[in-house]
Amino acid sequence: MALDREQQLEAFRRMLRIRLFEEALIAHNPVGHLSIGHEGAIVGACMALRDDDYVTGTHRSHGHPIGKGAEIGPLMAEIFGKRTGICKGLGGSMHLTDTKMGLICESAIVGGGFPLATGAGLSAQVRGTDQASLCFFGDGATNQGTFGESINMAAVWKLPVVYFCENNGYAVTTPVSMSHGQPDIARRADGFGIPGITVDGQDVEAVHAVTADAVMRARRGEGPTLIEARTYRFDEHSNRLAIPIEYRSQEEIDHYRNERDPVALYRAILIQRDLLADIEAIEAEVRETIDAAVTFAKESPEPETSDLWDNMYANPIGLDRAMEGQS
Ligand SMILES: Cc1ncc(C[n+]2csc(CCOP(=O)(O)OP(=O)(O)O)c2C)c(N)n1
Repeated sequence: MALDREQQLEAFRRMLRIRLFEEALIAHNPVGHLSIGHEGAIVGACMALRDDDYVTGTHRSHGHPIGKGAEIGPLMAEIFGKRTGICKGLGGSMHLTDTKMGLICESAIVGGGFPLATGAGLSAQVRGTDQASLCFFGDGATNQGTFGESINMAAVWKLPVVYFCENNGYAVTTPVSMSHGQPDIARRADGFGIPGITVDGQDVEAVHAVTADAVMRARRGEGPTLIEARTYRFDEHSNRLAIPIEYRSQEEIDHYRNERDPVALYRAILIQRDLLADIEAIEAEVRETIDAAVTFAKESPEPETSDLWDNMYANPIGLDRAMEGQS
């Protein structure tokens, strides 16, 4: 199922939003794990989903809500720790949630999204809807126990889940080749009797095509698919983190930045399709959106101390009383 003209432009808009959102974060210096370089994989996957489909994400967390179509201002405010943030400033970069857009959560726990996405798939199946659930995770997460436990259950019960690996080649500094008995991650699907597909994560349309097939398979009740999108993280493991060892070469980084940049590659393709005027309009619009989001975030108030107990399931220790007079 190919993207039509409007969807192609929307895909470009979302990829550019991720890129400029994170460049703004770099400029303003908060801590966080950046998705720059992963935009083709994230947006290609999200463009295959409906608003009511579920997504779980990871510590590399800003691209998923933007790819799924969440509002930009409250996302920026959340990362700035402000009360107008998408989680009222209490979640921060690694815990973005937007249930209106089906975004169950980002998880700071590597491998933490597998059971949650699987549970969301089970919920859709039990309720008899045709919703799908898509689980983003990194290559490092495939060595967590939750990977095998969740995929096996989804395979046995034919749950409508798409397990989507953003394989950027490294878990912090450890290359896939040094940490995986089977470094061809898509082949792990064989062990669960489900399809395993490898795709070029820098090619947004290729990612969309394979994810759309997997989502349709999920909606038809045929069970889960494992997709491995080969991508690359352009920046360090997280913003402002200095790693004192050379675990990847400058030549490799330059190759991806200069020749495998998913945003630049897709821009060139859309220009070949005669869409330059639309592209330029989107670029101006996205710049404005991001500038407005930064202003909104900066001018928003900090959370109050009293917000701490507003969002608890229970408060058995009387925390509000214990903290009285401390704000
Ligand atoms: C259970 C758990 N173990 C360790 C960590 C520390 N940690 C944070 S990110 C990360 C690497 C994850 O690598 P990968 O899954 O490939 O994702 P990437 O960072 O490459 O996007 C580790 C080990 C953690 N957050 N959770």
